[in-house]
Amino acid sequence: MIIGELINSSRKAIKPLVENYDGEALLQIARAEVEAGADFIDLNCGTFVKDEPERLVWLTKLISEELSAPICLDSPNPAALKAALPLIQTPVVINSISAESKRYQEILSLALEYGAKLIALCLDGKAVPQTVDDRYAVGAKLIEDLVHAGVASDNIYVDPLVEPVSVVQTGGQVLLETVRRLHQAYPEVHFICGLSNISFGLPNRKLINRYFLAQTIGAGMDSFILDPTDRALMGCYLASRMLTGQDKFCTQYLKANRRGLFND
Ligand code: THG
Repeated sequence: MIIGELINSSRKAIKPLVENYDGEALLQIARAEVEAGADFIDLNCGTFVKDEPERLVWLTKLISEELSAPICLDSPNPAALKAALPLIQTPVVINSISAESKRYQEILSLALEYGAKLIALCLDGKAVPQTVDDRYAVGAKLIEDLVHAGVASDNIYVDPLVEPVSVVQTGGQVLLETVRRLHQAYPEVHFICGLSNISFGLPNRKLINRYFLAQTIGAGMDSFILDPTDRALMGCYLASRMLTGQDKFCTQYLKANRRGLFND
């Protein structure tokens, strides 16, 4: 599953568009993400501290009414999620829940009520667990708790959390090893990450993102939050899935090729 990351108010180009309710410009970006092959459109208004729920509701209405594209609500705020979810008629992703939060129960209830796909962050406190063992333990507990609560395995997307290698040099390695182990123990759930965090603070980020994507797919990652308009990145995604035996008869690769999603 590919979630298009572009509509995020932390991006310099997006913040003023949400601020000024510039629907046309935002629709154009969302449309480009869908045409580039995104399965869901991430909507994140996290920088609007005071009125995030209202902003997210406005964005959700805009994208679901004008585009009917599947939406990924990127907010840890139950009030924002609660207000936006009833507006969506298409499949929906809730991004995200974590083990730490007092909001766990509220977000879990919303996911069950709406049959939403749910991204579960490997987080049980303020800081990201730094060892593979600790991160694995948080992920495993989340999976077991969510399944026990009645969330379908196919709706669970575990996010082991990508840290920039410029900050934590072993960040890529810890992520790969955690996914490998969780995927082996829980092959029925999905694994997702916000890919571009890996390259934060480094030059030529696109190159780093592409190589990292290929490695994570080898480890068991099957879903990504990324920039789908990066054609080489989409090519990398489709080729990596095919090369690791996850594309029966190479159907997805060939279909994307015919749609011209990544050919030069
Ligand atoms: N996991 C989950 N959700 C997430 C993330 C994650 N949501 C947000 C984020 N991480 C993924 N989305 C983005 C969106 C845009 C950018 C990065 C990640 C981006 N950043 C550039 C930068 O940081 O320098 C450009 C900023 C700009 O254009 O101003 O483009 O990990 N579950």
